[in-house]
Amino acid sequence: MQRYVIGQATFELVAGDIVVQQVDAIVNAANTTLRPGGGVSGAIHRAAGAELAAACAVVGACETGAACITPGYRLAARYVIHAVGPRYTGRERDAALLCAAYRASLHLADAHGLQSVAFPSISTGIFGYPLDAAARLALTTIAEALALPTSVRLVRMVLWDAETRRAYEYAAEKAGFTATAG
Ligand code: AR6
Repeated sequence: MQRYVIGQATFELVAGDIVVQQVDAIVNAANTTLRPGGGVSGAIHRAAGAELAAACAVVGACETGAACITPGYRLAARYVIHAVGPRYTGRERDAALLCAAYRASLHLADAHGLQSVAFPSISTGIFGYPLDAAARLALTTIAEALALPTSVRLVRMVLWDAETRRAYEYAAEKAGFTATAG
């Protein structure tokens, strides 16, 4: 595990499964329909139970680059923030949409007074976003959001595989994040 200090918050890179994280909210890498999918979305919906899909159906839809929030039901986390990252196209707009999905998630967390949020690596699985570029954008967007006034004191990126973990650790080093012990 790598731990960094950003403003008044702690930022962590950890290996593991986002479904079991004991935080106020876990972020789901969703699609615009908010229907359960594969990847991290499938895992979150399986663990939360059918009520999560029902709550998503009530919300209805979410645009790419936006996020919405539901209860976490059977999860340890009180809320699920459903963030819709872009499907990678290679166009310039992809980056702005990926940053917007992280920003919208942290904005929602702050609006609900949440202190701890766990993210997966949005868009780098089924949506095909190149890992190094996505890691760099995720970290800079999170750092920018944590530099503003916010209720959020802990952001944890929960990284499922070794390649993803290495990409985020490298991006943190390149971004000049300050590592702390622990
Ligand atoms: N915990 C943490 N990370 C995970 C887990 C887990 N349990 N399972 C997978 N990952 P993806 P996307 C990682 O494909 O690219 C869905 O069908 C995975 O290894 O879940 O944003 C949605 O409904 C990868 O590093 O999300 C959408 O249609 C990262 O999570 C679409 O896929 C994201 O991979 C979204 O695609």
